[in-house]
Amino acid sequence: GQVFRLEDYRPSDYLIPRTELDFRLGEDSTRVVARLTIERRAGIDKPVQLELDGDGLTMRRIEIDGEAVDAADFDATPDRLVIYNPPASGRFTLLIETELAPSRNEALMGLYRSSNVYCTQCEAEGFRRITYFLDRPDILSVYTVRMEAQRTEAPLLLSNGNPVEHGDLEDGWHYAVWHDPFPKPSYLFALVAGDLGCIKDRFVTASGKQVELGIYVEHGKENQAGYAMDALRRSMTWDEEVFGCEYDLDVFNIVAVSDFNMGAMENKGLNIFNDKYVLADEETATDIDFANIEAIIAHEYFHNWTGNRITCRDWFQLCLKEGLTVFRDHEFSADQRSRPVKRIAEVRTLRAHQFPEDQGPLAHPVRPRRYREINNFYTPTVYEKGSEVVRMIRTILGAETFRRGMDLYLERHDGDAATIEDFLQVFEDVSGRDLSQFALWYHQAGTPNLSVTTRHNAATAEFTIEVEQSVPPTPSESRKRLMHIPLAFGLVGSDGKDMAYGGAEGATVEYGVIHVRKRKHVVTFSGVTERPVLSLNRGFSAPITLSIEQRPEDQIFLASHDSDAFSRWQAFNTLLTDAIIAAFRNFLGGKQPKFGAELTGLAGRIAVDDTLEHAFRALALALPGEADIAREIGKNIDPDAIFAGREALARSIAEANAGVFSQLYDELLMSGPFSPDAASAGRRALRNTLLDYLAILPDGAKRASAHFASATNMTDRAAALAVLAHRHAGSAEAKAALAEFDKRYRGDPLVMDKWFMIQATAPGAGAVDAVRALTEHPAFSIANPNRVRSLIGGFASANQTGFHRADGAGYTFFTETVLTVEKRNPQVAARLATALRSWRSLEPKRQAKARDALLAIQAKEGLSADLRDIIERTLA
Ligand code: DPP
Ligand code: ZN
Repeated sequence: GQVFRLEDYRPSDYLIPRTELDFRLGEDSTRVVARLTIERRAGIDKPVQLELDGDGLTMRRIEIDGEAVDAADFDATPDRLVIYNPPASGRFTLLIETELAPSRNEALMGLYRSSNVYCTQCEAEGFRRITYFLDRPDILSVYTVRMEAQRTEAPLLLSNGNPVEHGDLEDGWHYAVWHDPFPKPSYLFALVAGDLGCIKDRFVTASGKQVELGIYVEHGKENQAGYAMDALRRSMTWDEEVFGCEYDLDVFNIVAVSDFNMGAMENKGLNIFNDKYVLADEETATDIDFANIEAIIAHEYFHNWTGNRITCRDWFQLCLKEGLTVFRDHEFSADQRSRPVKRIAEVRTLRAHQFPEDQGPLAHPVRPRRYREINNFYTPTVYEKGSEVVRMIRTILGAETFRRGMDLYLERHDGDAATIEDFLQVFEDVSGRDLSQFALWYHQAGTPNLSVTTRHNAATAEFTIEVEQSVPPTPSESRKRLMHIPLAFGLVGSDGKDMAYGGAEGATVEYGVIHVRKRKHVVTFSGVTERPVLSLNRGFSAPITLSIEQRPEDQIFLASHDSDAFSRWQAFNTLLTDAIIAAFRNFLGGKQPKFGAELTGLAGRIAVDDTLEHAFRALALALPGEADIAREIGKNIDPDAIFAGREALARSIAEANAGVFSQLYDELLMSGPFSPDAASAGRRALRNTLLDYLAILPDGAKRASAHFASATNMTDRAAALAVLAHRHAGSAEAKAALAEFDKRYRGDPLVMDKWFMIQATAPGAGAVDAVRALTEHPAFSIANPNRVRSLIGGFASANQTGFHRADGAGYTFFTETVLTVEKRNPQVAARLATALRSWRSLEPKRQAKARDALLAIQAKEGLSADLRDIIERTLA
């Protein structure tokens, strides 16, 4: 396939200042008439041919300024329309009529049908599946959209912007017209037509503008949309207060659809959501679902400024809108919930998804320089690491200067299709700082490592930290440049408080941050009379790995006393990780592992420490995942030995704390009405974490079964089901609970996703056959992305022992399934296939089997560009 390169960017010869679209909607045949006002770009004085993008289009008519175009003057293929001799004036109206078949669109890009609703998805390049266009984000156009449909089939007709008019037509048809006054790129176009239920609300902006809010869902699900509406209102208020961003249209609509490739889409004034991120009540959604809904509603809403009002010049700049908007939604959730707990959760996600990407064959810079298929760059690196980079800018500049930079960005670039250089420039302008070295965070792939040693000299009262940076090589970047790494730190004294120091030499140290810029710094702090315990990378100030020799007693001290909650969690997590790795090595050497009483005792103390939030304690007690351990070990991975090591530690913690855990478990039971607020969710999280430990002990299945039976909400019910299915697989209790859950929720696909996922992630060799059998379950559908991600995605990315079964059966099943999914939906298939990205870290036998599986996919004829790109980069 073709490779697109950042350095090849050039502005388009033509602009499209106005776009009028007329849809006559039919499920097997939809007619689209596009009237495009086309202008040659200023400065281009000679006529040049006009080339528009298409993707699988059927053209029915073409006119320029009202006249049919001569067959010799254009060439239309499904994927391209060329007009050889556009009018010499350089300004004209181009009319194009295309015919689409929404009911046959299974790729879910462009115009398609989901549960009898017409909907669209245009990011990144779906608009070209609707009409020929300059389908690139720097072509900003003012859209007017007219839709016609049969009133019974589609009483609701929505598009971007504000409603203009609507009315009846003959034969039971009707129409509506929408106009969006804000010029926008084609990827933000959207249309929804169908028969949906809705809840409405109103919002008055800071300057007094009235906005009508609507959330549209399947009939009968209106009462599951209230939380999303509440989250939307809170997002609107927060963005005004924290970033000064006000909403700008008369209406803001959200539509939930059940077939959606992504989480949600920020189309101007008409967000379209995967229903998983809208619908929630206590009976069907877990606390994690509620938190995700809040975050994604906020994310898409925040795009209105960071993404829509200021968009991207080209797709290489994707992180300009995504990294920044993720940062904004993280801050929102931190303000709405608990800041330290949110931060820990973010870092866990970053490490679980972005680190393996950055450390494997799919590594790419936050701003990539080349791509073959842009759909494959909606990645944890662009989103999550992109957010971390924005966070570091704030750390370096301080919150106030950062806000001034954001104000300048929003003012200077409103209406622009901007670049990362534009973004960095505003922060240089407001701070007077040089961010050119810092900019490497956008340009250079790979997770930097800092290797750290310390020494204390009591005689001179000096404490010295030696820091050495390295960035491991990544594909096509073997030589790395030195980065600017802001490293937040504290010197913790024996009383648990941060020690004051006289001065620091060897690096710039300001506001509790060491600025690492050179290969090596020897930073000496004076006036440090007692040996401090070093707390480093507080709050995860930089997305790096640390190699630091720290005594276990220092880690235990930090886990108990660090004033930075994140570092406290980190210290305990490091202790747990080290213990599991030691156990893993024991198992490989044929020995039984042993765990120190300090560690298991500390687990008990954290559990009952009332100075800590429940949610924090739950996160601390959750053992590092098998994949996290594998990443720490790095190579020659045997997932079965990791599993055994992790289980041994879980058992040891459970046995050492049986009494404490059991008593606390009882105390945490809540009565009264359900509330999804963070404090209640934290309490449930801790209780369910304790259940997971207690289920290892005698009568564990009984206890989990009782928990399942007495649950009054989905959080507790799903947690108990997972404990039964994972710790007591095949037991009478597990079978009964699985059957009951299936019976009760068979008709609710989103709830059944949990049931699929829980079984897909049940550890052990049996998972392959279980998952294969579940593909035949009536609630499963290979055409629905949510079902596929739960069952197949859950198995491949969250079941280390099942997927990486030693005989390769997991890979064989996976390969077949990915190819089946690919026939309908290449985008979802390509995303699934990234589950194999860490194959080179496996032990040799599994590695060979994984490679065979990848080669088998690669050998297929007619592979989609999406899947081929992932497979070839993974194998390279
Ligand atoms: N732009 C969407 C989002 O991240 C994904 N396509 O919000
Ligand atoms: Zn986004």
